[in-house]
Amino acid sequence: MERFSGNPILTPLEEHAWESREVFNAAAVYLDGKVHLLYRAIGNDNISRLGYATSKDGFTIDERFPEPVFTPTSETEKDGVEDPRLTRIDGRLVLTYTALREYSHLQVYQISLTTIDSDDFVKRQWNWEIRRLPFPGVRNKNAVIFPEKIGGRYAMLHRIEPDICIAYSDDLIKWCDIMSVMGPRPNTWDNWKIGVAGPPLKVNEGWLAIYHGVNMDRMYFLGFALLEADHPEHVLYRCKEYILAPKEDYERFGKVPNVVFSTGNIIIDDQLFVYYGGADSVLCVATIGLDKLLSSIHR
Ligand code: BMA
Repeated sequence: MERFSGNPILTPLEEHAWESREVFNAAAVYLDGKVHLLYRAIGNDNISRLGYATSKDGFTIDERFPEPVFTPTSETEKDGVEDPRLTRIDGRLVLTYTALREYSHLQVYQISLTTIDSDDFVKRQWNWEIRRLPFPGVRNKNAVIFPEKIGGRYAMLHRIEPDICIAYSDDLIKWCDIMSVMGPRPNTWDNWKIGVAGPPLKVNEGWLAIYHGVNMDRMYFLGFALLEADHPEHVLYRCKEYILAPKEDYERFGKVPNVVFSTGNIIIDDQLFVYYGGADSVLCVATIGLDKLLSSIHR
């Protein structure tokens, strides 16, 4: 992938207490002629909230909200709302994120899900619907909803360590048919645990899913897989080499060193834009032509 020369595109703002320390992992959705980003922000109190920014060309931030647009509201997420992913489906946006609750030094986290009307979102009326836990009490993260129903049902990729798993639902409330889709591979860059990035993208060959892989040295990389269109639990292809590795200073040094971690990807004019956090400290973007990425499958 090609990094944007102006990376990082978003950095913390000391004057905003809620985003003074780190701004990184962002959900991305293309609506109304621009990219809308919901990003994870950590402030003076060490709690994650979500900030909002927009970009017309996908690279330059044109607008950034002075206040967070999504904050913890209940006990289960009182220590943070993290790693947002946004999917547009049926005129709504579905937000999946990690809800964090800390008991002394024990981190209890799980997936949480809410929705918002697309028009409200575009008008910046933050009318988030009720927040639900798809798997109450299950230690789970990295959830994302597919942008279309599959076999008449909503589908979700999520991560029960160390695998990327799938689940299906009729109503976005009760989830079933949970199974593993793919797991770590020995002796390579994704040999410890893996998790999906942004929503899978529909391409001719099936679903293109960008994912992160972690190795035993705790380095985070990005790769991709192709999943079968009607049965995304079947993996058609999985890249051998990563497509992005921590290399630049803004990826190697920060709150958590050697991390490229993505929760948002979109396509503009056949270019794949991957938004990713660098070292859990700043937000970056990298691109690649879709044809170029998919041609590696046929090699
Ligand atoms: C995950 C999440 C992400 C973070 C990543 C790398 O578990 O906490 O927010 O980017 O680890 O530290």
